[in-house]
Amino acid sequence: METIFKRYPENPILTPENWKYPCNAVFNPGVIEFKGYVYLLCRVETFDGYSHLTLIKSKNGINEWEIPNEPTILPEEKYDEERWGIEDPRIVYIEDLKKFAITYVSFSSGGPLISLILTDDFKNFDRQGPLVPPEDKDGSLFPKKIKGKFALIHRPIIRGEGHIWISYSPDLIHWGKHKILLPVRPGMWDCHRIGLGCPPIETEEGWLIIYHGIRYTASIPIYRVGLALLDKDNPEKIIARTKKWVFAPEKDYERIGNAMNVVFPTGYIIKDKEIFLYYGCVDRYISLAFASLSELIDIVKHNY
Ligand code: BMA
Repeated sequence: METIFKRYPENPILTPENWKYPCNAVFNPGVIEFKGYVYLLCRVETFDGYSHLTLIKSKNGINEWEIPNEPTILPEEKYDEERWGIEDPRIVYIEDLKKFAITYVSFSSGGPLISLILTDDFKNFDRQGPLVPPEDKDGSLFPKKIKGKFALIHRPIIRGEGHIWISYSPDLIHWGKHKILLPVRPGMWDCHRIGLGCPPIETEEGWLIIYHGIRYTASIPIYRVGLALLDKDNPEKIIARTKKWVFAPEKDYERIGNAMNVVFPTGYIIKDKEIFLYYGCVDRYISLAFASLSELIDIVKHNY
């Protein structure tokens, strides 16, 4: 496994101990490059068990993070759907809007659902509210319209099953044409639930999808990572999908924490054709791993 994704030797790159205020966990960040910095919008869990989002930045995306003294986006009481906190953001720049779209999980007694924030400066955050009904997680918009419509990848839970779905909208308000995009695979490592990891990555060969797959074992679920490649113009056409996982919990910081055996990619940047993959570890830390983009495409195309 080490040959595909190479872990940064000083992982985890961010822990609760690095934070400027007390917290239990720092994990599952949305990632974007903006004005010469790598920004991570981190999920931070405080000791009441609720999460909020805090934006940090670094020039190289590896270390020397500038961490603020206070949270950036807190759940707001007037939004009922956020009463139990906000979690796991994914960020894309939407060319058509000239804005960044932050899709995140808002959590309440109504169940988790995906909400949208638009911003153009990461200072003013314009809440657009929930997109599709609960129970839903792991949502990201495509950075480009697909056949004239905004497209959302998400993971509703239906009859206990957790497949990856795609839905479309003309205006980011009305959603339809819902369809299973990638199903779980009975008997395999991703048999129980799967969910989008990073936002879809545009490549010459198609949209590269990095997703997490879950299998329940006798003791606990194990979260591993797989790849899929979707057609550029029609992402519902699956060009390929890895049979094997390409990344899995191996190190202690990926095996023991608030959860066990969880690697949970949520964002990436690309530098010199190399992917920097940011992933949550055991619902407690943030780590970084590197892979060659062309190698990932090659692996997925051969259904590794
Ligand atoms: C998922 C989400 C993530 C979490 C993961 C592993 O359902 O809630 O936030 O990292 O489970 O516990």
